[in-house]
Amino acid sequence: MRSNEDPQDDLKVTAPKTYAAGVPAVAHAIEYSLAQAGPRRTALTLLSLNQTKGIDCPGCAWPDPKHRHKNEYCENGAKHIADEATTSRVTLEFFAQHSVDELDQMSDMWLNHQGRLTEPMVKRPGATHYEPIGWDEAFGLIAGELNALDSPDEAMFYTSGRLNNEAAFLLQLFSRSFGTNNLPDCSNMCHESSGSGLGETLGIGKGSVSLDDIHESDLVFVVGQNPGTNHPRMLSALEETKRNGGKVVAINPLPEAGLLRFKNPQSPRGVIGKGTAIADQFLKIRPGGDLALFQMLNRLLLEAEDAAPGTVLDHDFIAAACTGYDEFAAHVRQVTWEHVLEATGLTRAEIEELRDRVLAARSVIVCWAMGLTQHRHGVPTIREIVNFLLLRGNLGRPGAGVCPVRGHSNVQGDRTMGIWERVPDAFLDRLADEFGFDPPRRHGYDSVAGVRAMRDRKASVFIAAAGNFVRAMSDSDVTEQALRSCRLTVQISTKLNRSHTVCGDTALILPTLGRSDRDVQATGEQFVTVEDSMSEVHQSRGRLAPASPHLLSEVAIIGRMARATLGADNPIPWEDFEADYALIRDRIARVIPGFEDFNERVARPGGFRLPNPVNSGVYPTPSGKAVFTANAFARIDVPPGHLVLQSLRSHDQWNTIPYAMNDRYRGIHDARRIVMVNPDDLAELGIADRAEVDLVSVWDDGIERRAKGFTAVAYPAARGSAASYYPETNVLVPLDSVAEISNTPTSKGVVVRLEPVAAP
Ligand SMILES: Nc1nc2c(c(=O)[nH]1)N[C@H]1C(S)=C(S)[C@@H](COP(=O)(O)OP(=O)(O)OC[C@H]3O[C@@H](n4cnc5c(=O)[nH]c(N)nc54)[C@H](O)[C@@H]3O)O[C@H]1N2
Ligand SMILES: Nc1nc2c(c(=O)[nH]1)N[C@H]1C(S)=C(S)[C@@H](COP(=O)(O)OP(=O)(O)OC[C@H]3O[C@@H](n4cnc5c(=O)[nH]c(N)nc54)[C@H](O)[C@@H]3O)O[C@H]1N2
Ligand code: SF4
Ligand SMILES: [Mo]
Repeated sequence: MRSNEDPQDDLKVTAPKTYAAGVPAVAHAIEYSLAQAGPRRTALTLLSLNQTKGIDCPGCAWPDPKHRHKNEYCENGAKHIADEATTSRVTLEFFAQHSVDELDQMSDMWLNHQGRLTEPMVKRPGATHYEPIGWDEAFGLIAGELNALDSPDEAMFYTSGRLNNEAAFLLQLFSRSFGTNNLPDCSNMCHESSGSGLGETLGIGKGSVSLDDIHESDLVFVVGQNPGTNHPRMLSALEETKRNGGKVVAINPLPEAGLLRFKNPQSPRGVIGKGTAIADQFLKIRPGGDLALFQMLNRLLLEAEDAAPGTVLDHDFIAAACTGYDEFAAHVRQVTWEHVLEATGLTRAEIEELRDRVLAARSVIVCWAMGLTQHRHGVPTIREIVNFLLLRGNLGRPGAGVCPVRGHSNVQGDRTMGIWERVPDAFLDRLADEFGFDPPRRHGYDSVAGVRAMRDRKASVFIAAAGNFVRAMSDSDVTEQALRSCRLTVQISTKLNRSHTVCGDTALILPTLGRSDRDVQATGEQFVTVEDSMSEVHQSRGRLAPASPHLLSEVAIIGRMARATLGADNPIPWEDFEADYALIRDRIARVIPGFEDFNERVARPGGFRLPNPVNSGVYPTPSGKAVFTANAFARIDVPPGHLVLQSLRSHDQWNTIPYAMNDRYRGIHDARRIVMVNPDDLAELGIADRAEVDLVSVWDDGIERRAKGFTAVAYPAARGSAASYYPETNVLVPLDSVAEISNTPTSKGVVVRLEPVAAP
């Protein structure tokens, strides 16, 4: 265990829950909110959360229903907003009292619990402490460092998906005006494989379905996703699917509570009744087995068509809208039962039952998240899911389509705004026309390439708009070294985190308004906009008095940084943008297709939905058609005596930030350094339940990566799998262990051995 982690002497394990939400969820939400924010702020935030004129939940990207309940939030949404609305403050005295080294010894949870950041701070080269700095001096310092670089490509601008559209648009405009496409973002570690797989096959890297489609679908797959914790209101949508007679299939190595049963705390049945069974079929798959499963499913559909020609496949759709069918079909017919059963750990009967469900369904949706994207073969898995949907024409019609369920509340919007190191030339052309400059065309660094560049001294200024890059990225030791080797690191943040203690020679903390804070500029009160997982764009308007009078909005910080760096004669009207965000939206409307009349349409209650060409039968691929692909069979090779570790979220955390030491639905209490393993695997490995073990990852660079001091917990997980929490296990993921094509760290596919720690 590292010195900066919370002690866990009191691990308690109870039986995993068999349902999600219900009354305990409401009680936990209110309890956490009251403790953090007090009654007044709790009332103000919770009552306006996800209402049409209120605050967009800063939690996940699940969309809001059309008919909103007056409590339109979930337990975890309430926790995320309370975490921001907290009344605790990190003051100047706090920074005078604690050196950077001392803060680095504190846990991630402790740092977060100190409260909201209140004033801009600087750590100067060689200094032991952060000290106050004026805003103008801070922007001057950044400008000096940026303009002293030999090349603009020695700087990079990271974004996390909390950033709103207006700030994101300005950040990419600044970066490109300065001269670089180095725009790594959290998407690189998250749904990049979805973007890659969908972009190649359908021409657009986004989901195609709406909430109504989920409600109306005959069959919804939930693959590699834990909605009970990470997208809780998705369970209300699935409940509606079930009410309408649809079925749900869950595919997961863990029997996640939310996939089993849901007690909707907003309905009387959910409060006093048994709730709704969610998964009609649960496939407890081996990690990384999904590509094999969908390939076999596709083979079985082809065979069903052979047996009853003209009844299974949508021949008209395939002929008119698709290419690559013959090669795909020839390839997938070669997939063998032997390989598939081994890769998936499932039985033939289970897979045949799944086929029959598919054959009985007129409309199918596949939803997925990190359980697919963070594997080495994440991109081919998503392409194979597209094959699966294309076969029966399950795209662009009601109740059917692709649904990558996004993480951060505006991660999809940030991409739409041009936060992308490889943005298409057409976007850059429009930017050039609108703003009269020549954006760089060289692709920039993504998150993995960015760490390599800092490590190799090819980049020395790291500026982050939101997030906690040092804890989010893989190979923690390498990433920490990379950041420490920078001349300057800048964090635009709401709360204290590890990226403030692991920093460059000079480090700046620029505190900013959060979603819940009222944002008043020269022309009056502003709102910002976000895009959810289903391409709905809407307003978010903060309600609370800002956490400190010294805070600037993200738009203001980015605009002032740009003006200081690019000089007062830069023609982009950064000051006007800061005074009136509607002017930014006017520019977005002219640069980004789908945002025509942005200001007018986003003023309507609920906003508007961006068009997805796939839903009008248009595929913006080079051929203009949807593309069937032949994907090489792949699985994770596991040497004897080893397991495949996935690093995931507990119920009480937001990404890199643990809120508490519990994972209620999985029955883990008061501990985070645990590893969940099937009891039969533990027996085979000769490790007792509750034994202390180190996790050691295996990679071909010969470096031993070790996470010390974990407790093994016998858990009904798929054979051959192990599960631990992130970010503690990021030390185990080698920087070079990435998904093919998307370059996403393989957070869910780390081959490890468990080394028992001898009792002292
Ligand atoms: N409360 C809360 N909500 C969140 C977040 C949070 O930290 N806390 N984070 C947000 C973000 S940024 C994101 S990206 C999303 C993440 O949402 P999820 O993807 O649900 O997040 P994880 O906790 O990583 O869970 C991964 C799930 O995939 C399963 N899985 C792992 N490997 C495999 C596999 O090989 N095959 C299959 N079929 N399943 C597998 C795991 O058992 C687990 O259920 O959540 C968002 N919402
Ligand atoms: N091993 C492993 N690693 C992973 C993952 C995994 O499953 N396993 N998941 C990956 C995924 S899916 C993601 S998305 C990344 C997440 O990576 P990030 O998005 O970088 O991390 P977060 O933990 O969400 O960042 C939290 C910090 O954001 C800041 N913040 C919060 N709200 C605001 C705001 O409104 N404005 C500003 N400016 N700052 C704000 C606060 O200071 C807070 O401390 O991690 C990735 N890393
Ligand atoms: S489901 Fe996601 S967006 Fe909705 S209230 Fe919960 S955390 Fe917030
Ligand atoms: Mo994410």
